[in-house]
Amino acid sequence: MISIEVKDMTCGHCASALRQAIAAIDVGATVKIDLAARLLHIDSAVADAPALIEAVRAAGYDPQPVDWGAEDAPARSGGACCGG
Ligand SMILES: [Cu+2]
Repeated sequence: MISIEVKDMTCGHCASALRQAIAAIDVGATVKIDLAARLLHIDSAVADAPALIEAVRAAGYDPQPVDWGAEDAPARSGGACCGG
């Protein structure tokens, strides 16, 4: 299970866009989305964490790895579908 924080995932459209982005690299992945916490939880037998992060980024969002010890990740205002 890989968890990714996506701060600019703000609505159901963002969630479905990210779901599709993950499916594009692993159609068999299990994706759980916690919109309130802005978290993606992904189980994939094919894609590793960097590939998933890259897929989220390619979809136009700003992913932050969770539980990777990245405590001082840079804060950014994103340009996602809802403008933040
Ligand atoms: Cu949205």
